[in-house]
Amino acid sequence: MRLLLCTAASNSAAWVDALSRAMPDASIRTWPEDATGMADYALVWKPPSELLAKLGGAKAIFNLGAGVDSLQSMPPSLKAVPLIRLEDAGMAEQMAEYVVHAVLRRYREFDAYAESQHRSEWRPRRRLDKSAFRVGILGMGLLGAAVAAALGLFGFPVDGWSRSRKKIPEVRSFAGSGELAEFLGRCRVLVCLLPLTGETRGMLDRATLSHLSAGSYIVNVSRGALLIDGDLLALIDSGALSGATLDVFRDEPLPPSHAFWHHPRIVVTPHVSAETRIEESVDQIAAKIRRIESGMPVSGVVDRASFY
Ligand code: NDP
Ligand code: OXD
Repeated sequence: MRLLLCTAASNSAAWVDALSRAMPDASIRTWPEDATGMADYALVWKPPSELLAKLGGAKAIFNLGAGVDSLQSMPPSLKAVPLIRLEDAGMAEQMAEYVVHAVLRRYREFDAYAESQHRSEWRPRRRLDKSAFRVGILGMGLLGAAVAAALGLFGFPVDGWSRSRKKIPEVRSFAGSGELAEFLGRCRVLVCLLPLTGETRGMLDRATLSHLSAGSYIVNVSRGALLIDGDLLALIDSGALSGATLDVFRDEPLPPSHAFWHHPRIVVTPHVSAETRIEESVDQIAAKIRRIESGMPVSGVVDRASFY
């Protein structure tokens, strides 16, 4: 069996190592060293269109991440080739850590205490009411559900919004555009874990964010292009929103001149909330390849209409 890997040069050797251990009988090639594009299975992260154009004969393409937005413009010749994304593979726990940290930082007002410390000022603040500190999660898939469960352990009230209604203990589920405004109106913190699709691109604009209650806080950990940067900045500067923690950006790396870098109410991290773990991902991919080879169905196949 022939596997073709296209990933960042910096970690290509680690992927090849892990794949050779998990699938000792496979012949593992890397792009662009092997530029033929001949593969039973391609394993890719942000592949060039030149490679995609050659993958029409593959049995499946595995995306080495959870989000498949960078593959939205796949050529029509790949319509019949299943595109399979990573499902959790060690990312849910990392995402829960990151979001819980951001919510606790805001709820326990660590930034305000840092400012007090800067002024050598001993000033305990009245604790915020947790029962009124509702966290709303946009996107209740694998990662959104894990984040909801982690926040629940700290006693935060949690709502979720998705396309279809969910049944998750202790989480009120809102579904579809008709319920978005009500969902937003209840949140104090809005966490974005939606995939970037034709429907979600730019949806976090002034109109949407204006449904949030005064002083709400934003955590974006999905994709930067969901957010209209200028609208967020204007809402924070006017006091309508209290700030944001942002891990993902429209242009990455975030350009040095971008206003987010130095804004006193914005925390910036460089797309690190949940990294792809090579060992877990290879185990998941190898297990799926074994199932496909035995004619069995696999999960994580991207729907080509909704593209997530
Ligand atoms: P899933 O596909 O499991 O979940 C996506 C969720 O979004 C589902 O609940 C889905 O609803 C909902 N959704 C999709 N489209 C819409 C829409 N138009 N309206 C309302 N809800 C919608 O994805 P994951 O949880 O695995 O990952 C989510 C995203 O997180 C990824 O796409 C990626 O962009 C991002 N990510 C970021 C990382 C980082 O390091 N910053 C790391 C990993 C992922 P339904 O269930 O009803 O279909
Ligand atoms: C992903 C990511 O989608 O790393 O997996 O952003």
